[in-house]
Amino acid sequence: MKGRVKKIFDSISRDVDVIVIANHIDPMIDSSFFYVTGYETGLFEGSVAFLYPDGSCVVLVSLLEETSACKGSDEFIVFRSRDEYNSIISERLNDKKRIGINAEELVYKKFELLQKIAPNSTFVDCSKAIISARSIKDKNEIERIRKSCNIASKVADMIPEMLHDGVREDEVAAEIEYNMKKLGADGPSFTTISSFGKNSAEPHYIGGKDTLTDNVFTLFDFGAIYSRYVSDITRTFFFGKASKKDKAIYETVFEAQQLGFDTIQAGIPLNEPHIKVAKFINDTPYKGRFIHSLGHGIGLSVHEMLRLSPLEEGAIEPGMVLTVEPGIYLPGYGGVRIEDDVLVKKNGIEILTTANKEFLEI
Ligand SMILES: [Mn+2]
Repeated sequence: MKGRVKKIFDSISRDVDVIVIANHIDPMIDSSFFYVTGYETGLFEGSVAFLYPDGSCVVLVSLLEETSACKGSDEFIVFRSRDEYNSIISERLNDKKRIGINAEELVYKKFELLQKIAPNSTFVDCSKAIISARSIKDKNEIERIRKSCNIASKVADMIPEMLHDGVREDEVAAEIEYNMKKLGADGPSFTTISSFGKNSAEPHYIGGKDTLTDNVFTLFDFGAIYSRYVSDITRTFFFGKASKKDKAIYETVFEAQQLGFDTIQAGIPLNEPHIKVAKFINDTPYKGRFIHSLGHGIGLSVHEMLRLSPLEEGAIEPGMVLTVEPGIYLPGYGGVRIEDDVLVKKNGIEILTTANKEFLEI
């Protein structure tokens, strides 16, 4: 896709003659392959995209992917054997002095092959330019993310009905994923986190076999994938009657997220929202219990390289889609996280996930 390839070349500081995006076998497929080609269907194992400074993209695909490649707008070549695959790559690279690669996602074995095919070329890591191009979403990407966020939001609002005495964490996870698919998702964007009670204090707990009992937090972190683009949402509910402390924890996280929303705007440093939110939480009795970064970019991947973390450099820009997900975790007790996806606009933000998040006792 011309505009996207151009965007990558625009932010490369040194001359590069071609950028090679080379997929291995699933799941070691470079997610940027789908950014540059825009392909909506197909797996594209072993496929290679050659990107040129004029914005053009030529794709090398196996016969298996020919039908899927036909639906795209880029020129493609079909290889029918390993030898053909190697010789087409060789033809494309033999006169190229400087070859760009995406070091973030290129499998080492593929890199060795490229080096063997083009022994006299210099390889240049272009991953920074790719990350920066991908971090600013175009209209088409925003529409797909929006759809994915709508599906996740609808399902988040259905969760309270799924909770009853004795239900297992993985049963609720299954209900969440089933309902997302029913509403048009291609699948879950990552393994659904469904956690009850003390398990909710483990930020990346994966739904287990625990059954629901009275008076605990229940936390659900999940997302839909729609036409390759993802959403990522977390909701925490209280099952039973909450204590004053439980309500206070929830309110603190809720206010922390509002502060995050109020802070995020185009032009400010990427690390500022996290620093403000962490300070806010650290001024409460839950000091030190916010143990991850405030958010991250989403798009073709759930964790795009862009972070809302204290260490991130650069500025927030219009077109970025970021999660805002403060949390408080008390080991052995429980945790609360509230996560939404926001689109940064020229003026302000748009919250793309719209599910209810008022404190709810079920
Ligand atoms: Mn997230």
